[in-house]
Amino acid sequence: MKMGATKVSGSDDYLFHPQLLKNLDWDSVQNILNPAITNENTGEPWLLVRPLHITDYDKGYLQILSQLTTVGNVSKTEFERQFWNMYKAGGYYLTVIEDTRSNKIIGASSLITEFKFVHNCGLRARLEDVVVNNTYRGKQLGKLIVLTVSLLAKKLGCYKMSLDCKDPLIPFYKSIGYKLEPGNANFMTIRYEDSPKPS
Ligand code: 16G
Repeated sequence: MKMGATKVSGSDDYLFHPQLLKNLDWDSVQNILNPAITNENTGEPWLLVRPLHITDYDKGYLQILSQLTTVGNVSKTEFERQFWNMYKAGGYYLTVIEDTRSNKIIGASSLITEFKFVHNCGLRARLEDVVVNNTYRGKQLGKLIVLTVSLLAKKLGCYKMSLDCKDPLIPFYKSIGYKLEPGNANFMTIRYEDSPKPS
C-alpha cells in the first residue's frame, strides 16, 4: 500500500517486498564466494539480509552510512519522510544486513533503477551507498551485500548496473564482476554546494 509521509509504521513497512530477494541467481556468482553463501543462507544464523525497514533509523542505518560520507543531522521524522518518498517513487531497493543478536545494521547497499527509452525502453540500475561495518571480518559481507542487489537488478531485468567509487575500491568491484569499460570509464560531477534543500 502506498501511503503518505505520515504513515504509521507496522511490521510490513519494508521499502520493497522481501519476496523480491528470494531465489536470486547465486549459481552465476558462486566462483566469487568462498565459502559459498547467499542472501538466504548467509553462513551465520544471526546475519539477516533484508530490505530497508521504516524502523531502521533506530537500528543504526544512518550511523553506518556516515562511515561512507556526510549524513548530516537527520531526525527520525526526516528519515521517515524520505523513506516514504522513496517508497512512493518506486525503483529504490535499499538493502541491509542486520546482526540480529544486537539488532544493528552492519551493512548496506542501494540498487536504484531508472526507466529509459533507450535499450527498447529498458531499465537501468545504479549501485549506491555501499558500506559494511569493518569489524565483521571474514564474513564476505561486502560481497554478500553488493552481489545481493546486483542479482536483484538482474532479476528485475536491468540491462546494466553501474557505480562510482573511490580508487582503492576498484579491485574489490573488479573481483565481483564490475569492469572499467575501455573508453567509457569516466565519472564526472558538478557539486552544488549552495543549492536550496529539496522541498
Ligand atoms: C561512493 C558511493 C556512492 C556514495 C558516495 C558518497 C558506492 C558504490 N558509491 O561513490 O553511492 O553516495 O560515495 O560520496 O557505494 P559523496 O558524498 O562524495 O557523494
